[in-house]
Amino acid sequence: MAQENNRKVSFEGDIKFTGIKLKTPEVYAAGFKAVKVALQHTFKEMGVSRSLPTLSHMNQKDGFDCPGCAWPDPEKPSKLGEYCENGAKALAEEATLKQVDINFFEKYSLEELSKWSDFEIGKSGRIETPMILEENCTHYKPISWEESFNVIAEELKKLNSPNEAVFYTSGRSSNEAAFLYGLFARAFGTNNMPDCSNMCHESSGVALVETLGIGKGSVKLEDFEDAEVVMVIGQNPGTNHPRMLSALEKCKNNGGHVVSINPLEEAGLTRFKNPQEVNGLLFSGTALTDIHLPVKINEDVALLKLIMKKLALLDTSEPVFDHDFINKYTAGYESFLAHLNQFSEEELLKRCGVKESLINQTVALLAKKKKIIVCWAMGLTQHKNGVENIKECVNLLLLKGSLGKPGAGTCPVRGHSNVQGDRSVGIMHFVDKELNNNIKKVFNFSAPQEEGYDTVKAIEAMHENKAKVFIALGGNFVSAASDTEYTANALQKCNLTVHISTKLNRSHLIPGKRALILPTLGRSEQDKKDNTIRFLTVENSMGKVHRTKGILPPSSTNLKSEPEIVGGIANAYFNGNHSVNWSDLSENYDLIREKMGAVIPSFNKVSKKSEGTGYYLPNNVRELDFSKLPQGKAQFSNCNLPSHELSENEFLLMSIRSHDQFNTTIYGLNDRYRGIYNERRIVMINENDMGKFQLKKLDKVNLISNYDGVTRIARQFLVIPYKIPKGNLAAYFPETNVLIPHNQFADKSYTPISKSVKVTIEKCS
Ligand SMILES: Nc1nc2c(c(=O)[nH]1)N[C@H]1C(S)=C(S)[C@@H](COP(=O)(O)OP(=O)(O)OC[C@H]3O[C@@H](n4cnc5c(=O)[nH]c(N)nc54)[C@H](O)[C@@H]3O)O[C@H]1N2
Ligand SMILES: Nc1nc2c(c(=O)[nH]1)N[C@H]1C(S)=C(S)[C@@H](COP(=O)(O)OP(=O)(O)OC[C@H]3O[C@@H](n4cnc5c(=O)[nH]c(N)nc54)[C@H](O)[C@@H]3O)O[C@H]1N2
Ligand SMILES: [Mo]
Repeated sequence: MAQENNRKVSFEGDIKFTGIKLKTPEVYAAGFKAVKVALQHTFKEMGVSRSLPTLSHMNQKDGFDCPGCAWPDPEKPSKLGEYCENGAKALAEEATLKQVDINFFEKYSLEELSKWSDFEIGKSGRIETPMILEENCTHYKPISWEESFNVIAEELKKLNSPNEAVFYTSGRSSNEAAFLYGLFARAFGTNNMPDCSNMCHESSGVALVETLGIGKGSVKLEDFEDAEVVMVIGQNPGTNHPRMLSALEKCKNNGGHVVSINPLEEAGLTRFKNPQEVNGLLFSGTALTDIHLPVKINEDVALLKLIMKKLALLDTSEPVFDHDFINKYTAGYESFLAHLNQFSEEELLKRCGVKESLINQTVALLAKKKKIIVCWAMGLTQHKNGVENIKECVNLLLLKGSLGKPGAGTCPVRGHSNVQGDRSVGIMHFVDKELNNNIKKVFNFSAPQEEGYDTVKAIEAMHENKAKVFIALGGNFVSAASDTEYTANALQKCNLTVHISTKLNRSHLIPGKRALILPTLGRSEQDKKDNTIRFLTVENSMGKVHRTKGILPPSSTNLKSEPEIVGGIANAYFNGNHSVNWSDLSENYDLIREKMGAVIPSFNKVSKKSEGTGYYLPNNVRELDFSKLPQGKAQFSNCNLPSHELSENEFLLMSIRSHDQFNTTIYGLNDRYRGIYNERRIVMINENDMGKFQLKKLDKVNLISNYDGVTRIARQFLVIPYKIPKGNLAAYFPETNVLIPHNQFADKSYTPISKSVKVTIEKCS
């Protein structure tokens, strides 16, 4: 129970089991089954007649961008549709016919709703109209748009300093909405702009800026066709980026190889039956992974070091490194080699837990190849040494000269569909001097010069009453952030919490003293003004900016677009007394784009350039231009091995996604590829460890973490024997977020340690 402001609301819902069924994990991804499941979800939520025409517009040039992941669209989309099973589920979730209306909020008190599971809360439907929860009240009540903007303005004006407000962003917003939101936060006077990427790819951003000079990846989609080796590290594309499997298939068909590094042998990486091709639907599909390296959780640095040590030894007899590239473009090679020499092969082998024969196969493959792509996601970023994990991947690419040429490069696979764009247009807690100078020139006000709060610091500030108004442009902060109870208490201490959302979620139920829910249009919906449908723009995982235009009629007539809402708040706050014309900007997206281009040069003329499949933003790595880095060179890094000091009975737990969820939105209860059905409160464990701790299949256990003398408990999980390295556990997020202390995060990036939480297991009595 979280009860900071006298409301007894539950931050995790009532804990109950839903009826587990186990099958053997699947050996291939997609195929007919994926098409079937996709259609089941859309038919059920959206109705049959709306489903197929809408799906056919997803990720098409004249259509809307998938509200799921950020994987790019090919130049020539498949005739069978350019969407995947989980994209269809994301659409079904947004375009559901169910509604959370005024009657719903009259019927259920906050306390009652908070007992529901995240799955039940999410399935209640789209929010129909703005709602307010007044101080000491138990139920949300309807409020007009105008009044809700005035409430926000009133609470913002009461603050002692602009730094008492926090402006959170989740990565679904468009470039236009995010630009306007960032502009308002700065005009208001704060850089307190935490965003979901703080919990996600921030480690990638930090590592890539320091080593290569840009916080984004360097590959383009076409590079997968040319790549000789694609390494997929700490990422589960079959579930989280299913359209990436088509790119891997192309690589394989052109004679390339795929190496996967993951504690789990994820089905999606084993074999792929492409649902967009007849061969995939009818025949056995394509085997994807050539070599699977089942690394222990957070031992990727040890494994990569061992691979590079063995390559370095080969290099002494015949060149396997690209010495011309190293000489011309890099700094720190000698020091890197000397550092690598300090580690013994035996120690590295023992730590990573992978069979030496598999490592030798990988070394033999890499030795002969020059065009290598390294892809990664949360399996690398969400550890204490998240930044160094990624730097070690960069080291490998530098040794092989695998940057700035076709078929090679870095590929951090982004999460939310526009998380990268949001950052490009100014959502960040740190200070960008050039951006601030340009804001001064274009809008004639001075943006604040002091670094703001990221996610971790925002939670602490709310806890300490240093931040009192929390506004969220999308997302589900309480369930996404770590240390759920602490975060819930932090939000409840605020004077006002505001959520601009499409669907009901737990954060709406853990309110400040007052709370607002402002319902907004989803990606798939028409954003109409004067009878024309407006378009917005987004940036995909590979730095390409393109348009997105909804096609469905909005789920309610009382929704506003995100730019309209942000503009509405700004207008109410400034009331005409500001150098920016907020009301013009909120109505006219072309004007936002014009100003965005004036402030951020790479977005100049975005209205025109974003047509069709869009345009690439500049990327110095593609040009091999490292002039902004020390000595004008790409940087080798000396990374150390992480240390966990586990005691005899402690495990490392990774909190991962099931096949039926998008972050905190739970689509369903099945993790089909892993063979786990109808239950989320499960923990995957190695059979040897089950023997060691006298655990039986489906035993009920509590997971317990203990950091700095504080005990945190995630209750009631069913034990599932699984092919996972000894000493490692896997369970789903967000249920396990209660275990992760708010002050345990990656060095430099502050990304919570969601993939390496030290826990013990206790049998429930
Ligand atoms: N359908 C769907 N799509 C999504 C999302 C979703 O929830 N659902 N979320 C979106 C978002 S925001 C993001 S950030 C991405 C997330 O995409 P992923 O990063 O693929 O998501 P996770 O489930 O967190 O998976 C992490 C993978 O890393 C592995 N792993 C964990 N720890 C380690 C480790 O120490 N070393 C290595 N080598 N591997 C490890 C796990 O076994 C798992 O396969 O997906 C995006 N797309
Ligand atoms: N333990 C653990 N914790 C994690 C992770 C993990 O792997 N393990 N992953 C982390 C990662 S990678 C991320 S990115 C964060 C995600 O953190 P968030 O982005 O905050 O969370 P989401 O669940 O994606 O947010 C879902 C909500 O967004 C709203 N929404 C959906 N579409 C729209 C839209 O178009 N506009 C608006 N305004 N609102 C919309 C809906 O109301 C929905 O309930 O969680 C992080 N937390
Ligand atoms: Mo993410």
